[in-house]
Amino acid sequence: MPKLTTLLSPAMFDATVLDASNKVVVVIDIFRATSTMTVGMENGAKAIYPVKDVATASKAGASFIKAGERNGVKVEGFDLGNSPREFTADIVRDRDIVMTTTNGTRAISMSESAKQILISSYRNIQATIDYLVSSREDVVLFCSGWKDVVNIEDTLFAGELASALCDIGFEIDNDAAHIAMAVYEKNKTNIDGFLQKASHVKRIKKLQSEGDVEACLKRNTCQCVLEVKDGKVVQLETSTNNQKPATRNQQL
Ligand code: 3SL
Repeated sequence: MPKLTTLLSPAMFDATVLDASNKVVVVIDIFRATSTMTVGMENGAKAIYPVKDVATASKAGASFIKAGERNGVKVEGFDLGNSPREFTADIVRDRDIVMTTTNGTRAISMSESAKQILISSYRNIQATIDYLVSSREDVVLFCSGWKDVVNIEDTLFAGELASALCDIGFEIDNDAAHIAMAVYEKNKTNIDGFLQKASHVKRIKKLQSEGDVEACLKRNTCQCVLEVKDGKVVQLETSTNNQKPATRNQQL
């Protein structure tokens, strides 16, 4: 049976994932990077290029939309920040986007040696689960956290994925996976309520971007599996990835 490992923050990466080359790493940053990327792909972006630092993103050519934040605040001079509500079809359709965020794109770049990297959020949770179940590879659920610190939202989400995979026989490989599942099992009937305690929800409220929380918690608006291939987030070619891009006026 495939093995399932969970990293509650990037600080666990080196010690836990000794060799990612035979593993599928699922990067999770519910508030907001992986949710925002999912919205961008839902709304017809051609590809999203996640990069670790602002300097690299700044060098992207004029054809790119430049998106990103540091400490939640849009990078000066960039076209977009990291709000899912900014990635509308009118703006992102058929465009390449270069994106850098405090934690999410860092976790993606740390995963570069993986056999495969997936991007997941509540918006494509079921498509991600279905794909992991059918591919039967060892899986690492990689919570981006906040500056190496564990957070509620990524842990809760990892717990839900872990629980679904455990149900069909994946072998739990570390304590962190049990911890995430326990957090999920305890709170699964009140996910939105429990998430109100998250420090990042408070941070987002301070940024007066409260609507982002709701956008990030929408479920299964996207039936696509998203992978990072050749340095860019694209829709994985599977028989289930048949979602049509949003129409021009469709927003979230
Ligand atoms: O750290 C990240 O990747 C971001 O998602 C953080 S924020 O929500 O934009 O503050």
